[in-house]
Amino acid sequence: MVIATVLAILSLFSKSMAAARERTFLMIKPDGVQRGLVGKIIKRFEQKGFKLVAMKFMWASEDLLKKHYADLSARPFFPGLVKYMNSGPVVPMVWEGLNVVKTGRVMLGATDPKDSAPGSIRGDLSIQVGRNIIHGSDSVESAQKEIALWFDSKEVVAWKPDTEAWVYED
Ligand code: DAT
Ligand code: MG
Repeated sequence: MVIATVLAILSLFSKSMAAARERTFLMIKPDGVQRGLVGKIIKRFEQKGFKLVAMKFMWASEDLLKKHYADLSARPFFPGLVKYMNSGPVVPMVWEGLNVVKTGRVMLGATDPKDSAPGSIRGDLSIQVGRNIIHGSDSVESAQKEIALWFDSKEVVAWKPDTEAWVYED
């Protein structure tokens, strides 16, 4: 009985900790960098309680951007999208936390800033879809693909913030 209870508690613990290790790929786009919004955007995710596990500053190649947006290659805006994303440096990042993919998308706001809710990053800081300042993965599966595309596994750092016990119940 005691053992069963301990095992049940342990399994709950491992489930919640596994969920808290969900990762998403976020990237501040060239307009976000040019407009000096890098700190402001990162601050929102830090303050929420999500954990930064990888970040770099780079000028992405056309080839990498075409791979990143491969699903949209048939869309009429694709050439303009790649040109815009290649027009200056970007800040690719990996963030970790409970439901971070879905919550991250909510924090970004709708794709087109005219529909993004006030309070969201795009809703507060951008106006047009072609200058919507930040990318965020739309599913756990695409997050995994995007993280592997932009980061070497050694660049993603496993660490435990001292504040974790104050952000999560268990
Ligand atoms: P999201 O970035 O919200 O995941 P998406 O994956 O559909 O949106 O599109 C990727 C990017 O392509 C988006 O952030 C901005 C650009 N884009 C999407 N639809 C567009 C459109 N109709 N016209 C111009 N750019 C567009
Ligand atoms: Mg997308």
